[in-house]
Amino acid sequence: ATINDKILAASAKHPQPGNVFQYGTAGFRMKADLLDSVVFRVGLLASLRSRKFGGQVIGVMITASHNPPEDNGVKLVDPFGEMLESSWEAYATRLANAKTDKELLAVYNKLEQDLDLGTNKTPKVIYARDTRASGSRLVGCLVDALEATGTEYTDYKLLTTPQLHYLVRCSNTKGTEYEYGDISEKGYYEKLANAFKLAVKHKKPQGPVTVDCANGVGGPKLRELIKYLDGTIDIRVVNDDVLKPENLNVSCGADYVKTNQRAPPSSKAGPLERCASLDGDADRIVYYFNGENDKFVLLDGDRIATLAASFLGELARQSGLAESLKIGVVQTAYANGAATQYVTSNLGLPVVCTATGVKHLHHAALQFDVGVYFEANGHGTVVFSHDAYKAINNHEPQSPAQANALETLKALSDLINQAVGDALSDLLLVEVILAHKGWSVKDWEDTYVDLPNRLVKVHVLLRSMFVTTDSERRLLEPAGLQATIDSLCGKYKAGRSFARASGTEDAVRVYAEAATRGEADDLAQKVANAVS
Ligand code: 16G
Ligand code: ZN
Repeated sequence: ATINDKILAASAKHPQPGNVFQYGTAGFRMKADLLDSVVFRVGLLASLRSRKFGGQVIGVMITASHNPPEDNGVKLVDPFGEMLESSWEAYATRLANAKTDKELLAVYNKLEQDLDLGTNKTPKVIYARDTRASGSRLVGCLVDALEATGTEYTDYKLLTTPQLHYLVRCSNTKGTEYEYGDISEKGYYEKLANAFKLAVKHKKPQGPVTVDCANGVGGPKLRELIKYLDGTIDIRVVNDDVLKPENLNVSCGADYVKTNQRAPPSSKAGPLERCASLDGDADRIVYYFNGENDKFVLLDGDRIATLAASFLGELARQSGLAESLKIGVVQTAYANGAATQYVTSNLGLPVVCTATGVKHLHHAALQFDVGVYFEANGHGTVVFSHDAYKAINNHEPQSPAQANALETLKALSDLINQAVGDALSDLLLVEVILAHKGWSVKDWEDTYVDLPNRLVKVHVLLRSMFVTTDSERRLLEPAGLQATIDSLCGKYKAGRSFARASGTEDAVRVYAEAATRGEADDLAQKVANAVS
């Protein structure tokens, strides 16, 4: 049979359920029982994407991150370990929405023609999944597409999302000057653990860090990583029950902690104990602790970014590289105004604001030699440019102090996942920095005072009516609404607010911050009223 016949036959096993799908900021994501045809079709696109790159390896990750256990999702990983290039999201959407097998084949053949696929190298795909019960069935749908299209594939079974990104990058850079690491899960642990040990040196982290793994894939993977760390750090793993998939993300995990502004109810942490939570696929992390009078203190993505930027800035200066490394921070509109202020005024570093979604931040961060990017919700990493790697590796230190700082900087450039935000790598990064600075979580909190803020969700008739500009900070439409928001903000000290349509839910989100709790709540409510 021809490939076309095979696609038709395989597609018949995975009929389109009649829904309308869209490849969004986090790929396709919804109730798992709607996803069979979607995953099959993503398999077709992955194969095309690999052909487009002359047979380079493309990744497919089956996960729904922090969503409830009955959901699932799928996203593609580009050759350099980055998220799928935006222009291809539309092709994914087109394939997913073809109503019949024949229509699907027509869309597929048209893409084959239009995409100028060049050589006839065998396409290659690698894939993995999180711990959801539906994962293995969806893998079956994916494999049907890979078989039908004659695509070579490797099943990496259970992995965190960033581990798959790592493997894709390693696969495609092997033997080049961009070589990234050994193409195996073990290679990932070895790379992180070795870099961590080099970076902390004799500065052993003080006390334990308790890590809530959202009962997801991060649990077993963190336990594995710990084996490679040789006791250099005391990591206590909690919420790592993956045998009961119905517990995934339930009353625990980074999204629970960030949204509810509280520790998981199961937490037994005492005052000032260092805690962190991962999300369901371990690409996101937040820290927190119980402060004075049992006050919950969240150290979110903004805090991780400011901590990392401050330390990298110091290392660049101490190693004699301050002139050659342009360090910058990338945030979204959700970043607390106090964090932005701290970076520009205290650290003296530039800040860039982008639209929500990792791909936007990542892209902007690549404009710096050392680009620190984090969303407040804990997605993020630090990217080093090719020039930065060269500068770091070729620099001749002029003193023992320079040599020391340079060694740490080098180790961090290996510790930090360059492909995508990685909760396990970010965890070790924070631990290195706190150990070096000799800081407790309280010291970390004391670097600046967050402006009180409030996030509200507003249900509207048609969220597509809300058109933003200026990295989602201002509304172009509906006409007149921005002027109303501006005048509301003007009435509050340090008042700032914006409204944007959610990319993942049918709602408009309103963010507001101001000098006091009462004013922030009030401003949020008034803007929400204006929006609805
Ligand atoms: C997606 C994004 C996340 C962003 C969130 C915003 C990735 C991998 N994930 O989950 O970064 O914060 O969307 O959701 O890019 P919203 O549009 O509903 O506010
Ligand atoms: Zn995630």
